[in-house]
Amino acid sequence: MRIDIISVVPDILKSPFEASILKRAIEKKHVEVHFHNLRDYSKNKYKQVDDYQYGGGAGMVLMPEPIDKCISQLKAERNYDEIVYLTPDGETLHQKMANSLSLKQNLILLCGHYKGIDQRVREMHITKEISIGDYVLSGGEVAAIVLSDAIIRLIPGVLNNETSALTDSFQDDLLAPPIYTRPAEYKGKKVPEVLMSGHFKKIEEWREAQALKITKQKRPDLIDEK
Ligand code: 6GU
Repeated sequence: MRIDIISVVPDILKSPFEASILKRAIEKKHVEVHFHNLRDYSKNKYKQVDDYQYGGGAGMVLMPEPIDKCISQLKAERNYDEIVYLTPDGETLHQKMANSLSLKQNLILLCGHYKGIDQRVREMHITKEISIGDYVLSGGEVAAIVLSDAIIRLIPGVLNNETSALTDSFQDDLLAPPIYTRPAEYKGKKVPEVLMSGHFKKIEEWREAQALKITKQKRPDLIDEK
């Protein structure tokens, strides 16, 4: 997979890809992540990328030209499966969306900033609009990191034990069951007996029952939706 991330502040995007699972995914060549600074596509001598909005109102708008130039240049180099605009008025990110995006070859992630981007460039290039929740961030950069992380960890081979993504919370619309590691007793609190029984089928049944119980308690909406 290849992900191209376009932003006015690409520097804040980089460090999450330089540690842990995302770093290893890049080293093992499961994914390439390229960063593009919108200012590099400004033809203005001050590298201007934003301007006042027509009709008045608070907040600056990202100008169409630098975005169009950057995306057009990328599109001329390869075919993109989706051109995603990260925006609070997009569709709220959920696990199924991450699952489906993890199967794509080439993605562009465009980070909004200030009030957002000019509507015309949105209509011209954007194929999918994603929000990461009902609250407002100062820019789409953090959302692009969240989306990239959710996608990249699902690419086959990225996680050591490939079944581990399948047992995540949300993969079957259930939250994950409780997990334990050594010691078997900690400050008087014991690990549930069944987990140490070695009885695989009973362990699975216990985990399913726990997942259902926890989901009913914490997120009944996930069950009601079905
Ligand atoms: Cl994608 N962008 C911004 N600016 N705020 C958000 C968001 C995105 N998703 C939730 N809040």
